[in-house]
Amino acid sequence: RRNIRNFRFNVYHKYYEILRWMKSFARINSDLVSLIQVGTTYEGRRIMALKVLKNERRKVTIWQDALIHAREWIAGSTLLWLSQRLVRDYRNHDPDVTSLLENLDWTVLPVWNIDGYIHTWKEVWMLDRLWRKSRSEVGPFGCKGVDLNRNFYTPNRGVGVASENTCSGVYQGNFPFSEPESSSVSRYLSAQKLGAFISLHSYAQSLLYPYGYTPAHSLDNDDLVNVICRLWPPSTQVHGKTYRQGRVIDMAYIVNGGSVDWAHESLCVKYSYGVELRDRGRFGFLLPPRYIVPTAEEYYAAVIVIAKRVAGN
Ligand code: ING
Ligand code: ZN
Repeated sequence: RRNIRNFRFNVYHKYYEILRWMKSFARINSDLVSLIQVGTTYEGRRIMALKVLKNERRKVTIWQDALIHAREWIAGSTLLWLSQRLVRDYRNHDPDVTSLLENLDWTVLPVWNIDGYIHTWKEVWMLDRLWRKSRSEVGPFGCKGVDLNRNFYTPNRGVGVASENTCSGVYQGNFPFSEPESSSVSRYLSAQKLGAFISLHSYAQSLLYPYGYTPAHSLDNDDLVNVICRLWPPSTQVHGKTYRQGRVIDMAYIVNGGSVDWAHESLCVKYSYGVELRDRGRFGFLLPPRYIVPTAEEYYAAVIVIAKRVAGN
């Protein structure tokens, strides 16, 4: 209980502190929250997610993940803050959140690429802090790691910003799902009933939807756009920050092997989004901790809109 009260959401935390908080949070809220294993990392760590659900009846799930890229610290902190806010709002009888927890399950994965995240805390060189990939042994030149957001199955492998060079920051791996982080969690996801798949990244301040691998429009394009148009006014109202919106391929670049495309196309999750949190580049990946809570607050407003659509209201 002391862990919970002393945990500060306005600073970044080492992985062991995050895990300790997730355990206490689940224990103290055991009527609502459980900690589940959804996969395994290359270095053998258990990938742990928080599951927030009101009763045992299995409902459609809102999936949110962060830190598939190790250096994007704001994304993980945002999901920790969101988890406690969701539970707090429910306990305070917030009418929206009450109905969203009655009609949906929520699964939150704050740190997907644990090995990489731990590496970014070594802080010996700035290079470590800006590490993006996993930490697997991949090549003959001592280069390590796969860009896990290039390691999912999408039909156009080999095209776009992804590399076959093991030393590249966007090395795609030997074949789709060659890495334990992507293969284990995708196996878990394949067995779920997903209503939305939301993957948090930084930075750029943009809301992204499929596809990244092809310029073709998704058949769900109109619905995807429609939801985004509804969520940006509430989100902008929170702190006045605007988020650009568009398809991954238009807003970023051609991305092959990304989780958002895979969830949309292979798992048929209609509402599959990528979110690039703050900022627009002033601090970039080194976003100062004083921005964590404001960023999380505006993201929370957005995800509530997506969840309401999934719940059908
Ligand atoms: N950008 C993404 C990347 O993987 C992206 C672009 C974001 C793709 C969300 C799909 C979903 O290159 C960052 N910042 O990693
Ligand atoms: Zn990223």
